[in-house]
Amino acid sequence: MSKEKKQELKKVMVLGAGKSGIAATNLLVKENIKVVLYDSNEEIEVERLKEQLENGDKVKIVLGKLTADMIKQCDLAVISPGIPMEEEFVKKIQAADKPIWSEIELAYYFSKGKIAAITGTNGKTTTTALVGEIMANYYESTFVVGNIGIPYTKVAADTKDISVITAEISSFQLETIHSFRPEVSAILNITPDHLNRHKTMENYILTKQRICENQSENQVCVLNYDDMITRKMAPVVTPKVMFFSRLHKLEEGVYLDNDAIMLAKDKQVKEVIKLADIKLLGGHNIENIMAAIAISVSMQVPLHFIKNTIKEFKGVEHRIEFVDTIGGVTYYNDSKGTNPDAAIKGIQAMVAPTLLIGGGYDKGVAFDEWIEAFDGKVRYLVLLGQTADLIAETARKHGFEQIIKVESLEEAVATCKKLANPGDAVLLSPACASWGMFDNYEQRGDLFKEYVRKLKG
Ligand code: UMA
Repeated sequence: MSKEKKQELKKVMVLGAGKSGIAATNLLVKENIKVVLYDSNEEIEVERLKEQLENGDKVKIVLGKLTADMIKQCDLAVISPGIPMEEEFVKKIQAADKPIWSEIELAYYFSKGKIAAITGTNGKTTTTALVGEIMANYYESTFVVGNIGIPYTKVAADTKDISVITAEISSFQLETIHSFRPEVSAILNITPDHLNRHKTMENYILTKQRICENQSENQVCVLNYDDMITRKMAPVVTPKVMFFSRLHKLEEGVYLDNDAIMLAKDKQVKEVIKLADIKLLGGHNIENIMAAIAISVSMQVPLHFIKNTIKEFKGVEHRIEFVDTIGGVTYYNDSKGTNPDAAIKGIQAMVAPTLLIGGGYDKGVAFDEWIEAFDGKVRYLVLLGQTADLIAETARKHGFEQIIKVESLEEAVATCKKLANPGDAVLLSPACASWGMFDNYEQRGDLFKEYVRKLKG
């Protein structure tokens, strides 16, 4: 289906009653389309769910089991990102030959304006937030949406032809796009993540690459030259490629040259910003900033708007976020370190001896490289969650023995307080998703900050 065939949607089934499902339902109701909102969790309180719907009485809510008859009555299913395609009810919908759209695809179908869409294993939230601010400082009507926490369907009806939408897009959301076509796409980097869902690294890479599958030759895909996986995509993708690189001087693209970030475009080289003018720390953030520059330039934003916004940008919550210094011990919240690669960036940013809190939901990835990145800096590893034993076993294999297992995040914070010396750092950087113990990484990070502040008494 394409944007031109709007009238075909009469009855739509929305799968998942979380943030995405609720926003998708509200959008469909606004568009006068009948909605069945389905969630496999039977314990959801219908009344509470209805309170979150803008026109709850118009929506048929189905919990638990989905019947063949219900599926037959719908033209289309809109799937929330957290639902794997191999779920029994999803297979039934596929077998009934009903199209399945990502929540992103639905939003795209109803929205207007131009999109800058950003994916990658790490850095996408920071890059999206920065690009969103750059767009807001230059364009009149702008939105920041997607995996960052604001469902795209929530704002789709408010977009206009002149709108600019900056979207953080996860691999889960890309699995079921069909005609989603951003003006500028970006794939920041790819390292192992979500392998329990995508099964193989190859599938994961191909899913990420889908972000540019509908782009034309006149549109742009921003890729990381330093990441061999994304570098190799350049010859196979349709849109024009704009590279960014921290390690190589590029003939075309955005790159680091000693103390400044440069832009080489149309045979001209211009300095964009000096490193000394940037507030964010760490090499990974330089990459995020370079990607944001490449995206913004490709979205036609003049360089001085880009530079001025970067100068003011302080980063995002839950990403190596300073919480407080209590009794000479500094606490950092890196709850967004939801995979080993992101957590490596977290520990690399520490300069003091560190008590590291890790562990959580098991996504089927290995922890060896994370442990190797400790680099003598970690005094204690405090572990919780489903992966605690596996991480402990991996750490011992690498000769690291200072391991403490705890049952809760609150206990982890209390344990660190007891063991830390003045001058130490305590870092929550779990290398795992929060699911199972918390609703999401934001809740985990917020609770961590709450427990830390309680230490003050
Ligand atoms: N559900 C079912 N059946 C299932 C699985 C789930 O019915 O088999 C239901 C659950 O009972 C629940 C609902 O689906 O009621 C939850 O849907 P969801 O998991 O898609 O969560 P949302 O609240 O819609 O949030 C999603 C993203 N979550 C995931 O991708 C897991 C959020 O990304 C995103 O911010 C939000 O949409 C808005 O776009 C979070 C995330 O962890 C931050 N993303 C991953 C990451 O960054 O690594 C990809």
